[in-house]
Amino acid sequence: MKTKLKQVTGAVLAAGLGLAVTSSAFAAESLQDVMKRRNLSQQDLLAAAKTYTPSGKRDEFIAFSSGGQSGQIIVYGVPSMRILKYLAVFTPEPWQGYGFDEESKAVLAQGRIDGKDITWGDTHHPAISETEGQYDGQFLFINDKANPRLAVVDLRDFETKQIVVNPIYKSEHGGAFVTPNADYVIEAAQYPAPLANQKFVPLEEFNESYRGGVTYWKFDRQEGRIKPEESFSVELPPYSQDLSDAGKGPSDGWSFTNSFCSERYVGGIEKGRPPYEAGCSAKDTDYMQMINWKKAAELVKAGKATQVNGHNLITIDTAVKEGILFLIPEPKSPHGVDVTPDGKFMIVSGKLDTHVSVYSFEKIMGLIKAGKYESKDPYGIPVLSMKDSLHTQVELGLGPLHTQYDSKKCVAYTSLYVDSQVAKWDFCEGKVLDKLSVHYNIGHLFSMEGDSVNPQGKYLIALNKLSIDRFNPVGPLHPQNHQLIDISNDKMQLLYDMPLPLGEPHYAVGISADKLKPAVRYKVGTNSRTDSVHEGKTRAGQERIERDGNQVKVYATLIRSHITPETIEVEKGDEVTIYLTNLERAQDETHGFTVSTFNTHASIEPGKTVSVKFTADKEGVYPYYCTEFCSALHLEMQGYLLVKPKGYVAKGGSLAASDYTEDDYKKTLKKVADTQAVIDSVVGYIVGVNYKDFPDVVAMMDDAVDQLNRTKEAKAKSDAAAAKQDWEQANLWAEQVWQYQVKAADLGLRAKTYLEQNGAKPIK
Ligand code: CUK
Ligand code: CUA
Repeated sequence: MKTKLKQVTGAVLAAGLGLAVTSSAFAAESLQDVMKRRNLSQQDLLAAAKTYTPSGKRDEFIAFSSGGQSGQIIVYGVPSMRILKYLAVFTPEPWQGYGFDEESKAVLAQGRIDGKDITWGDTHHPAISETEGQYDGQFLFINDKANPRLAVVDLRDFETKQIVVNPIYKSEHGGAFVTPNADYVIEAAQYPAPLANQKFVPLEEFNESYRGGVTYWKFDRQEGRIKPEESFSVELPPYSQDLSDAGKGPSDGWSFTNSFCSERYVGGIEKGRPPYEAGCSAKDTDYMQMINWKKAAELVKAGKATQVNGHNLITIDTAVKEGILFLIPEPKSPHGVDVTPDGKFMIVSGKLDTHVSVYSFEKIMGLIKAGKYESKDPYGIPVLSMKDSLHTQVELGLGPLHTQYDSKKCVAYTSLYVDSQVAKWDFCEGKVLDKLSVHYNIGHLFSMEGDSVNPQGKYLIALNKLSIDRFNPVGPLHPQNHQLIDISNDKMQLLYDMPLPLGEPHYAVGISADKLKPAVRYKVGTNSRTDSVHEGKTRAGQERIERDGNQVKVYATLIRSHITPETIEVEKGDEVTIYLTNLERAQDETHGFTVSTFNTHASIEPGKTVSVKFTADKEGVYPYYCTEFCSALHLEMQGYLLVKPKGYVAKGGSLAASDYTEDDYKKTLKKVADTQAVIDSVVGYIVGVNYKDFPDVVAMMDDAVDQLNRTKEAKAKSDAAAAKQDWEQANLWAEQVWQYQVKAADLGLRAKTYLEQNGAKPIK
């Protein structure tokens, strides 16, 4: 922000002052010098060259990482690993006003459970919306494992728009995974519990009355929202459901969900029973649960679902009768199930097995068509033969967890938690190709668009847990470690470690940056959380304060560098709503808003309207101000909320004056004339080139013209006061003229720089 002032004042003062040039007597360091000084190897330099992104350059891919216990999403660039944003999802986040303005509070309120606010989440698996199995960059979904919820983020503005609460689970894990056209977002349960809400059932009745399931949330792309009434679940036995994936290509229409603890063991270490971990891994196998979701959706339409907590549920009995649910044994305590890009195979990794198992969808369909079942589970669900369903099994190492895919055919990468390695292998041929040691306890890993039908290859990122020893110590709680790996060659190369200090990310997804086209401003008066016109939309000149009983509504606007109104007077006990509209059109001219001690904050990006609401329950004087350093006169972007005692009668008197003289007034006029010269020269440049071809510049020019138009009224007031020799008013209104000029000049200079950097051409 300081540079802006410098640009303007610098330009104003440039004439006649000349510039001092500093020279240096020091010799430049060579690359060899730096290598020696910092103890870097050739390999280090190579890695640096692959990840270093020069100032001003952008990343090829954008990663969206779960923020684990922070309840947020972390956005960073690849290969630079520069963090770009934290997206507030389940947790209040003041910078974005999330949970501090009324509109975002309404989003968080959608996530209330049993009437109570839940202001955190355990986010695990982000998923980008897909079109025909390819990332389309429009929406992002993420789950909350702790409190079974799912959120929708719109990638047009990177804001959370919706939170839905799973109506039948008490925890969930196998979400969010999208079907190939994002018709449904999959969310599987985790720890079994009775499906009916707030129903107590003793653990002794675990097998009979506890259940799990998979939920299919219907997504309406046009509205950008999930439709709970068109969503449904398929009931599953009390096996702990785990990760899921949607079929694609030949397997489109099906979904796959792992389970652990199909022993249905109930622990109780405090009662002398062996703990869950012993009882839940006793058997050699658990089950992969296969569901034909397309058929399930038809069954729901045909009225074959029952209602539980007002939600469509296809019972196990119905699912078995209709032939949409099957089980296949998988090596015990599996974790990830990842469908290959061609949709032909499902790759399952067992935490306690050194193999990955590659299941063949074709073989499975053959068994189902032939009605060849090995057995039935205790709930009557047909169990297919594991041996007959497998394409191959490959021994990779200890603790395989998750698998991602390369742009190269048949190439997969699997994380090995216990070995702390990444295995590169060929799932068609069933052979290991390469292994790379990573830092520590790798959980998920992700390659660019690596779970879509069209993986981009190039980079793989290992999400390591508990980054012991790796970074400068910051106390007993360590950051996590995301490691960037180059996968463009036969051998993997480790490039970079990035500490992530915001919860424990589980999964992340990386998308080609050019698929993301976020907006830089809103249409004036937009409620960004509902994508509609805000009731509090206020245009310049419409600012007002309305009172109805003790309800006070303030319709305010913000534009550099003032908030209108600048004084808000209310009485103790009034309910105050302040609607704030940012009238700027230039990008990045964000204002913030807070009122001292009322625990409220809003971030108001250009065009946005938000509201803050509070009860003025205490008398006093409370400054409000803009919280974003938006302009040279940002600190002056202020006002007072005056909370008066009930029935207060004003005593009269007038505001303090400064005794300006005619001399002051003349100095100000000179400043105004100098600045106008700068503006004229900048405008001369801009209109001399094809600026209309640059929408960002047009927006800046609109704002600049806005500012300049306001000088007329201020100048008229200044002139009128000068005619009456009221130098105080004459000078202050002339100062206001200069304020408008400075902002116009600032915008003009930004526009000029932009045009110069983006190859604007002179017009003939
Ligand atoms: S889970 Cu955390 S490492 Cu929730 Cu996908 Cu596997
Ligand atoms: Cu607006 Cu600071």
